[in-house]
Amino acid sequence: MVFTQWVRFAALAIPEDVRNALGVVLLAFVASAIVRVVFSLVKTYLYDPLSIGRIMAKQGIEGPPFHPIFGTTAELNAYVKSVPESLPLDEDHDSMRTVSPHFHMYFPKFGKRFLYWRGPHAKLVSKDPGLAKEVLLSQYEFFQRHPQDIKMLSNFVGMGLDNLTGEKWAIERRTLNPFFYHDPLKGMVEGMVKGAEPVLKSWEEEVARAGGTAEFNLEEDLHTISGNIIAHTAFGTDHEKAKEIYQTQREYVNLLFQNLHSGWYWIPGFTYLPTQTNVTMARLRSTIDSSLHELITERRKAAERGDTASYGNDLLGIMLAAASNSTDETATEFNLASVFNNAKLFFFAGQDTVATVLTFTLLQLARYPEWQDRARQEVLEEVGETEAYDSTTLNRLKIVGMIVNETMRLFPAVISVSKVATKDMQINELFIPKGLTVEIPIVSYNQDPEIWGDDAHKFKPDRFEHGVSKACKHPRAFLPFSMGPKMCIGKEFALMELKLVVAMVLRRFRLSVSPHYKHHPYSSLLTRPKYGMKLIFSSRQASKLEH
Ligand code: HEM
Ligand SMILES: *[C@@H]1O[C@H](CO)[C@@H](O)[C@H](O)[C@H]1NC(C)=O
Ligand SMILES: *[C@@H]1O[C@H](CO)[C@@H](O)[C@H](O)[C@H]1NC(C)=O
Ligand SMILES: *[C@@H]1O[C@H](CO)[C@@H](O)[C@H](O)[C@H]1NC(C)=O
Ligand SMILES: CC(=O)N[C@H]1CO[C@H](CO)[C@@H](O)[C@@H]1O
Repeated sequence: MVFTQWVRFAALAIPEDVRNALGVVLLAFVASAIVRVVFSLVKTYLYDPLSIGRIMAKQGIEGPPFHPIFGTTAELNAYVKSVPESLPLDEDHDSMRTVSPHFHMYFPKFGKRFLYWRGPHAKLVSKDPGLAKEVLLSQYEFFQRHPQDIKMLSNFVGMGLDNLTGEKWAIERRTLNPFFYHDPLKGMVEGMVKGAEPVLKSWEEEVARAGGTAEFNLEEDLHTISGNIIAHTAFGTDHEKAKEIYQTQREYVNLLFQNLHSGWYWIPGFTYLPTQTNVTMARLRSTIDSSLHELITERRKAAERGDTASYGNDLLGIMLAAASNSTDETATEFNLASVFNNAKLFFFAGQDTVATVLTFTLLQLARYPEWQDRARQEVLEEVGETEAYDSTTLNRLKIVGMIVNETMRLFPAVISVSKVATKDMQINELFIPKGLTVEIPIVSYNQDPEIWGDDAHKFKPDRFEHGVSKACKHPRAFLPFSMGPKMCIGKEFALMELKLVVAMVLRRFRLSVSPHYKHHPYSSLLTRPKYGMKLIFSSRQASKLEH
């Protein structure tokens, strides 16, 4: 009150012409701020997309027309609506039809490459795996994740490894790498079994209660398995607390999916409005952050008080040790914030991905009984009836590995990776302007007859019998984990986990497809069955008795 009186008083003390002049200055200031905002909106949403479109058109690259703000979203959504709910479960797997409508629609229409629009972002897609090699390998320093993607993901994924570039990324990757290979990985089988066992046990009980055969809607349970496995391997003794955190994170991801699917997401400023979803998301996010913070702080304090001998030999322990290493430069770069961000990232990167691949692998086993039998026989031979799993026996599960790879080929968890050019570049005959996103169409390579032969749409695990390089005509066309320095750090971890869980399932159950299953794979961030994964499990004990 007093303050505003003073202002009024001071204003009256200023001569009128000076006051007018001040008013004009103020007005000019506000006007220029508005002009700047409008200018930057016009640049982002109109000028930049149009000029990139022109540059690409000059090089003969066509695509669907650009619509301000929404890009190609409306056209794609209309197509998605036109696809029937339930697709036939026949021999041919043309999953692109529903998983990546943009590849399905635009490759036939525009040829081997095209330009389309996600909101205002121009995306170049090419069938040529040679371009992927340049973007992900040879020139990877100049291609980064789009800031918009980072912003969307950083809210819950944390901005660990995945958002970093240059030296900082290299330090984090060096620090984390050892955990994901060789000896540490061997030690994780036990934690993986512990993570999976409770859900398998609950299935067994359910099947027994139902008299030997029961139908399951598996998707949620498989997420629980992969989440528990991360909780046990990465957070060791703290796995119970870690489980609560990832359950909250899953709720958050589901809301995010809903948001992304409504075109509203792309309206500038929309994500800042306090809508109901937004408010819930903010609440979930703060729960995740505070629980994780508590978990990390307690672990750190216990070790520093001397209650425990070390920070622990799980991933969290290794990260904390690196963060408190005062003897080298790593500690200053790999600090507690890195621990926090990477812990969130692992939950996201390591849980949904594996669950998704498991979901479709079990579907394929249920659909192809002859492969199910071969895989089970291999498991029984290698693992035996004692169920003593270790990394050596898991490595010997070759047929299971082939089935997993063939499933990832037809239903890759990640349908594409996108990287934006950070400078103007010439790649072979193609000019790539700064700001253009190159989208590597993993799922399209995977189903291209030129790369895999005429049976590209068939489920044929034996194509992987002599390794990936013999399975396809292009040495770098099979990219479920991407490639190059930024490829998935968890690849070996994931392959081991997948083999283990498949083995555990096959030892106990026979699988078949439920008549209630509606086949409709689709993708929002990751590939998922749109109407759940309904399979029938029969106890192997019971079926032995029948025979
Ligand atoms: C079948 C399961 C999985 C699939 C299909 C998958 C796929 C991918 C893909 C495509 C990328 C992007 C690479 C790029 O940007 O070029 C990636 C990155 C990453 N993944 Fe995975 N992933 C899986 C499992 C896991 C697991 C189990 C973990 C960890 C426990 C993990 C941790 C990461 C991390 C940390 C990155 C970022 C690496 C970096 O930027 O240096 N992933 N993954
Ligand atoms: C990503 O990392 C950069 C550089 O470390 C940082 O400036 C930026 O704020 C981060 N982005 C997000 C969304 O956290
Ligand atoms: C700490 O830094 C030293 C020197 O760089 C290194 O040899 C050691 O492995 C580091 N320890 C951890 C736990 O990262
Ligand atoms: C499956 O694919 C991965 C590459 O993603 C490869 O490392 C592995 O050797 C493959 N396994 C088989 C049996 O083909
Ligand atoms: C994703 C998100 O939480 N966005 C916004 C939701 O609304 C609040 C204001 O109520 C913003 O601060 C958030 O950024």
